[in-house]
Amino acid sequence: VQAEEGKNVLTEGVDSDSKSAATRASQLKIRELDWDDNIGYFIKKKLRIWCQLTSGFWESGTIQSTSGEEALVSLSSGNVVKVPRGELFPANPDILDGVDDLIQLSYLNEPSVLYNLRYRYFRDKIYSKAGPVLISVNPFKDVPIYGKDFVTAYRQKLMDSPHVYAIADTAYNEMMRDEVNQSIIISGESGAGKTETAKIAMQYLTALGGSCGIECEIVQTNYILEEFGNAKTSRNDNSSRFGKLIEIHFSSLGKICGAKIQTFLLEKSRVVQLVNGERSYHIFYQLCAGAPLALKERLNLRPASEYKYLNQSDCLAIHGVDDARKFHLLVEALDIIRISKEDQDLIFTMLAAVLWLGNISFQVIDNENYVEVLADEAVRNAAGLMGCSSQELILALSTHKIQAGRDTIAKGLKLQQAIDTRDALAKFIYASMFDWLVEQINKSLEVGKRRTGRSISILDIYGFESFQRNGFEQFCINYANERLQQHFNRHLFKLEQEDYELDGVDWTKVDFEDNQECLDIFEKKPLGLLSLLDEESNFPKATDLTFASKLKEHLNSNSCFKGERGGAFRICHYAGEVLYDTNGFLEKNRDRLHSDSIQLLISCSCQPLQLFASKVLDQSQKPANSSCQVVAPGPPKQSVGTKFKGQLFKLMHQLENTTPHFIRCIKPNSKQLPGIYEEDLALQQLRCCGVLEVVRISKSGYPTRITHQEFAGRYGFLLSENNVSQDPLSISVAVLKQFHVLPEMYQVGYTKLYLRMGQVGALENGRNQVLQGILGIQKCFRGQQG
Ligand code: AD9
Ligand code: MG
Repeated sequence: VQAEEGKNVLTEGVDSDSKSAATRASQLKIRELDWDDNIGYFIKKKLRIWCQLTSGFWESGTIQSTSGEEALVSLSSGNVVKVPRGELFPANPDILDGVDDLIQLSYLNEPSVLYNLRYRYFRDKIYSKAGPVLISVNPFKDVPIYGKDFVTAYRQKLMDSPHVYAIADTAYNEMMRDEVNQSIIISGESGAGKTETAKIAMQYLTALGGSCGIECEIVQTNYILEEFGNAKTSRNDNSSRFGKLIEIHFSSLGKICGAKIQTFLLEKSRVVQLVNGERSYHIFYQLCAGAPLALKERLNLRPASEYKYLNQSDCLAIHGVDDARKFHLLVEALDIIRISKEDQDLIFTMLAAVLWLGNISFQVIDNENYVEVLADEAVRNAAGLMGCSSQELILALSTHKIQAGRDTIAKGLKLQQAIDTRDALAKFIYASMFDWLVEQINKSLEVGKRRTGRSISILDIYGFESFQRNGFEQFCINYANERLQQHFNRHLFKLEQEDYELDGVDWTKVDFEDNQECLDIFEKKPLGLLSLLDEESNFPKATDLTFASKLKEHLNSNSCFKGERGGAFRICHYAGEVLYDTNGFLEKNRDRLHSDSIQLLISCSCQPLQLFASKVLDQSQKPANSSCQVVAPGPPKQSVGTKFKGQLFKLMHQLENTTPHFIRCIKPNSKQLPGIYEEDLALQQLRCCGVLEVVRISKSGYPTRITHQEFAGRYGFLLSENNVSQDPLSISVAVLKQFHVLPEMYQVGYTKLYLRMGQVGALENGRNQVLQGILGIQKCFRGQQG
């Protein structure tokens, strides 16, 4: 992932218009130097370098001297330190401080990239480009760069600095011009600003729509989904706990005419289990705080602090957020997108049922830990809201029916089994309700007669995650990111390929790395991670540990996999190695709802609950892999992993039919505060989101591209013999021959020359020598005249 430092990574075409010839000349010179051979040059000219200190941080300075592998560096702080040469990186000249596009930097090493982003961040320039990718650094404060005037400025091309608006504008224009669907793919870690960025992109697109019809509805759906699918976590007060793709459709006049939302992998466990300091989904607290009296009475609602699912984490409020007010806004939003009052009522009823389920407790009745349900108000309220009798609910939560010959007998449950049954039911109701809500929203936003080629999809999905402990969730998230990274690589490759092909260059000589091997380890059948996980999940006696040893048995020879002691294993992802702990994998992958619970729901008078349960039944009767799009989660025969894989395949298929635009969000600090830039945190994200990879990809072909004219103009005068031919192409080829540039080091396109890394260096040296000679003669001449 790391960019090779000190090498040319520029695409000549990118910056040639924006820089003066003089700047370009000096850039060319610096960028073509080979760092290791040219430390001497940096010493002589006292050029800035970056020096990595033992603390891991970089500081700028100048090299005083070198001796063997060590260098004496005078730091900008005034200190002088001795460091290994390997810890030094060339810095860019001041003139390049804060360039809009990282690709304009002469040196694309990590400290230079970090410095450039930091430089911009402290000047509220939160957006930058890395070639085709937009980088967004979360300001954690309002920056006055949005709104009507800015939309107009970007629309009319009065502004061209990097911005989400510029990306949305390009997508819109390409869609209108080519009638090709577009996508804006936003990634980054939790709290980096993905959801805000997605909203900003939508703000731009909806502003183009003019009047506030469907545009307003789309904005409201964002709001609704956030209240049901976002929660306060330790990383973000408004963290999306699901992935989202919103597909916005346009009419032939370029106005929004409809939209469709798809969601991915809602974090269900949050409904029943919270980490200290975090909250469950916003909607629960809003309902408890803001429901009107009549509704409160009907649902027997109490304050959030009285519900176990909510009070277990000692965190009930978010600083600066008024949950009651938010409830009113939510109801308004539901009204705007025409969710009927009856349906709203059903939603609130199910939410209250979940809360009351959480308050149901069990009493151990013997020394084997078998339990009875405490028949208290929690049971009565939950049953009442679900539309079943207390007795039915009690039975479903404390016994499982099993088949004994021809008879069905009820077997009691032990404490943990009963708790798991109750929690599985609560999770199922919430997740099904979430999917149902998305379905209702989609009905409301439905596009009449849809035409392909006129849509922009915005993907807001969790970025790569690597924590100290990584479980099943990280496993799925990182798998998704591996897929997206492949999409990203292939797209960049395609862009390059198109450029080469258009210019008649043989692109088969360009190598690009792919992460197919890592994807294979997830997807291969029957011996990939997901297949092995399913196999173990279906095997009654299997445990997380037997799963881990199965992985080791079958995958240890794969270079992307390393079995570790106990239940752990490592995967070498494109963004780095991640250590996974298999603890909980099988249960989370199965995510089953016991058939007694399904039967209970079928018998409930609350209509949606019946519907959710019957969907599960329908699905379990189909072959396991044919029904990945059924809405109800946790069907007995389709695992979470397999369902997610199906969703991802569908997503990738959709994205492959679009022209993608990539936005990488960076979180500058973990405090969620403005004005703090933690370098190590930013660097880790730059590595994970592949910003340096973009550079590597653009370097792996022929990174220097110069038009024949430009090349001939710059170097033609170096030809030793007068070239009879005056056409730029012949002059260029003659220059290359004279400087012994090997044929495999360049290609000649119709309009440009394509050179491998470092090839312009020799030419530049020759040019400088000649120029210095000429300058010397001129000085001498003037001297004589004087
Ligand atoms: V998560 O993966 O859903 O946990 P996101 O979506 O990446 O995360 P989010 O968009 O929710 O992060 O941003 C976090 C917070 O950063 C927001 O609540 C804002 O307070 C803040 N933020 C993000 N982007 C901007 C911005 N462009 N301007 C101002 C911003 N504040
Ligand atoms: Mg988010």
